[in-house]
Amino acid sequence: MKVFGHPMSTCTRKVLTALAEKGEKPDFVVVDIMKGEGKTPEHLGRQPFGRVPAIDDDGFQLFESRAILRYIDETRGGGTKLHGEGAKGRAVVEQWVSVETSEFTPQAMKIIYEKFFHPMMGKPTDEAVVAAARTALEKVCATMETQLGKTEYIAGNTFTIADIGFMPYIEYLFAAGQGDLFEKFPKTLAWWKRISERSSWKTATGKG
Ligand SMILES: N[C@@H](CCC(=O)N[C@@H](CS)C(=O)NCC(=O)O)C(=O)O
Repeated sequence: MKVFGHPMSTCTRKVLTALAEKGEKPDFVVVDIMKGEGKTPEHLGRQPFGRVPAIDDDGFQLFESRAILRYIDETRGGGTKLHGEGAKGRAVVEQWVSVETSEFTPQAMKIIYEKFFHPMMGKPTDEAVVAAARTALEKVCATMETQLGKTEYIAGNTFTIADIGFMPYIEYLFAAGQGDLFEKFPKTLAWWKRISERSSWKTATGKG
């Protein structure tokens, strides 16, 4: 499978984690989004919004990281099954993928932009944006904490695409000096420590 992505990109890292869980080494093609390579006609042909990642699996092209995760899980038989069992198990995974997509990530990205990317680009940090996003994120973490008091992983007792979805954003929150957010949520913190020790994550983030 060809993966068109960037090693620092959150969404690319999800795809690389899923492939590593399946024991598959991708043919990785760097699209340097920092240098505008996402907006070339060639890449726009693969990803019409000019973003990464996109894949090409023997001629089958797909973009949107969460769709790619499902595709990898269904088409790669080896390694970890990254879904829940039965209608209920799968629905719970989808529920947490939605929580990640619509509740967690938008708030996390506000903080990451203000505290990680803006300082890197020499732009000022808007502390009011950070404070509001932290308050919103704490509410999401409280819900995750309740869940992680009942199950080992976010959508049950096995590692799934729902766990993978949260990982790159939590990594960047720590890199942005915001890891203290999780101090009030010991089960969530323990879950993060557990999943970030997986060799698939280390492979995806270049630490493996
Ligand atoms: N919904 C898309 C989001 C992809 C996305 O935002 N990718 C970022 C990198 S993590 C990107 O390509 N940014 C460059 C740009 O938007 O120009 C997905 O899940 O694949």
